[in-house]
Amino acid sequence: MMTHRQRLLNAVRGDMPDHIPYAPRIDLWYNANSLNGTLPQRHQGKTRDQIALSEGWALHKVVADHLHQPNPDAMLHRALGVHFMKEYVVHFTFSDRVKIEIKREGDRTRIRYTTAKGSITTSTVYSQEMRRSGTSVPWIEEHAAKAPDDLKVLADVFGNMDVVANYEAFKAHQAEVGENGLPVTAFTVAAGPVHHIQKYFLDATEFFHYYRDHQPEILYLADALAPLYEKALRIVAESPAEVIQWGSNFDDMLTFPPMFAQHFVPWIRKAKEVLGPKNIRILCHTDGENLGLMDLLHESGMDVAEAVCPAPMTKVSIQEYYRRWSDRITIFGGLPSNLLLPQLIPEKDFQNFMDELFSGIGTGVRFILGVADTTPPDADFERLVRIGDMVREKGRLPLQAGAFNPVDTGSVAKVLAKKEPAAPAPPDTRFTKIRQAVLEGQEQELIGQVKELLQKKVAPKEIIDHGMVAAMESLNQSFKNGTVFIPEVLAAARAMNAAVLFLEPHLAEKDKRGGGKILIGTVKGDLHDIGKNMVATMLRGVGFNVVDLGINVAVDAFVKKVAEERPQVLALSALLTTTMPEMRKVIGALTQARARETVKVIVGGAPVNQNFANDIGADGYAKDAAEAIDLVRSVIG
Ligand code: B1M
Repeated sequence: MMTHRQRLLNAVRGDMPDHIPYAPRIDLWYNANSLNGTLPQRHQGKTRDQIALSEGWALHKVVADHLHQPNPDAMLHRALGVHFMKEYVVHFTFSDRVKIEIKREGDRTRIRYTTAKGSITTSTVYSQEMRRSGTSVPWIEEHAAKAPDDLKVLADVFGNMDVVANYEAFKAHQAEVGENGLPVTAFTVAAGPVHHIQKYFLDATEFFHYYRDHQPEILYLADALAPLYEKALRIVAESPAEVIQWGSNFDDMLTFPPMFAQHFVPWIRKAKEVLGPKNIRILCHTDGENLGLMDLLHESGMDVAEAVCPAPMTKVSIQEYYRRWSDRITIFGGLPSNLLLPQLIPEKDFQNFMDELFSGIGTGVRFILGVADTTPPDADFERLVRIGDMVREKGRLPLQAGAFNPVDTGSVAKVLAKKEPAAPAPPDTRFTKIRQAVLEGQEQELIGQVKELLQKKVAPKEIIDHGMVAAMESLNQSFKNGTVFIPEVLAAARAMNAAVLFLEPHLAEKDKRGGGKILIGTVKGDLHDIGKNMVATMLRGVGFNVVDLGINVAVDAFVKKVAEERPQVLALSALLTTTMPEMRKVIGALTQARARETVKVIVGGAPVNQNFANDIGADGYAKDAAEAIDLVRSVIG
């Protein structure tokens, strides 16, 4: 019988293990439940690893154990993507030429980095509330780049840095894990310099504007990071590691295909080229929507895709993943975290999912069963245990099932060659240039065109509806079809936003923004804001007056703001199943404050659906930003 380590290594290398390896990730669940005293009775007082081993599971050793690091400052420079983890075989070193000033204020750490080129500041937060929800990583509250010039300072900070080997600590970590798991190392968790910039230096939404408007500065900074990434690869190549994480949070909207093809794939290939001959495998944490990235990843040389989150949480079924990937890529994941929540997935569906999973993964080679992204704090732990039992009963390899069909090659070239389709012919040629300016996100050009039409006495409302909104709608359609990507949509909405502001004094009273005020925010405990920002920008773009309350907004704050701002609509966003219940609380609190009748409450976010919206008494649900516009229009009539 193989050990956990042998089984995992076989799966990673494409050899046949004796059994499907099962390595559920339980850090978030464990951190929250041990701190809140709610671990299952039989596991009280145990460590996370003791629990996994006593259940017979392999240890999930992909992500560093942020809470147990010998270096108390291991996460101090998180906002730069510089971590001093015992699990990382490469560490950064700062030079004396960079002055570092650190200020700790309660849960907040502020840092100023000064070089000959200037200063940048960052702020990270790690609060008790975050600990209780299981989070182990500080949140970047203030990103290093707040203006294009900051990118030059960052280039100087990194231009003055070096990387060194950290083999000894990693060897000790390997020895500690022993035969119970397969330790994965990392350097950063980005797939190369541009991804590093996206993940750490800029606010998640702001990145897309920079990517479009400040490419030269982005690429200049990427060039400063590149030698460190190159050297890191050479250090990894000589290290005792067997697998390295190279990229995380892949998602076809965020790490959209053209950027992925142009800036990620070459670095994945480079990693493969340097590490492959040393028998070191590369792994990515791909917990988002992968449909648009599947072929690119297949061709990139990536060995393992970890945290693979299939339908029903995303668009791709586990069968499809296996069919399209398993000739080259080991799939590590397959259990969407919602599967562990009986309130969302009833017992019958849970059983069906598991039956289909076992029959949909071919021979079972190149497959490691795990939870994507991680086990939620409120998971039904017994479901995890039962899955372990199923693996023991049915998971002997080779499984007796279907085979895969290799996918087309040439995807990178196809994505890079893909052109935006021409906009459909406008119904009214007076607005052709307006539409074009919106589609291209050209703010100044758009305002210039608006001025011309105003001089020709075209009604402002007509300019908005037949020019700008019509263009935005066609752009949304292209976004849905995957021919236009997030930076273009955000730039178009931003340009529209500016043009609508410009037009406001010319609009009839009834058509002004004041005619529709929307309050929007991400609920308490939830730090996801990319989708919420898109919704806010698009609503602004079509002329609504949007007040954005940001993220992690408490129930009381929503109620207070509704009283102050008197919006027609309150839009709530939640990305976590654990924070969805906050939406019900907001509606309850509004009712108690006798404010429910004054405002329509609409909800959205990946785990939310129409049933949930009905159940909590919301006035509507929108699946995406385009639907949110229609929904707002329909609820305020
Ligand atoms: Co998070 N994360 N994350 N994450 N993350 C998800 C949501 C997850 C589904 C990943 C997975 O399991 N596969 C999972 C939740 C699972 C669950 O709850 N069952 C998850 C997890 C577990 C976590 C952490 C707990 C991870 C950890 O610590 N191990 C942690 C929690 C932090 C916290 O909030 N307390 C965490 C952290 C993060 C990052 C910080 C790394 C980053 C967020 C960065 C940021 O937002 N500034 C992140 C990301 C990027 C994701 C994924 C990969 C992508 C989310 C995203 O931005 N999508 C996500 C995977 C996924 O969703 N499949 C995942 C693009 C965006 C445009 O789409 O947000 O859906 P979306 O918005 C859409 C619609 O939903 C809708 O319109 C938008 C535009 O079309 N919409 C609305 C959104 N809000 C609306 C409001 C409306 C209407 C429509 O009002 C009416």
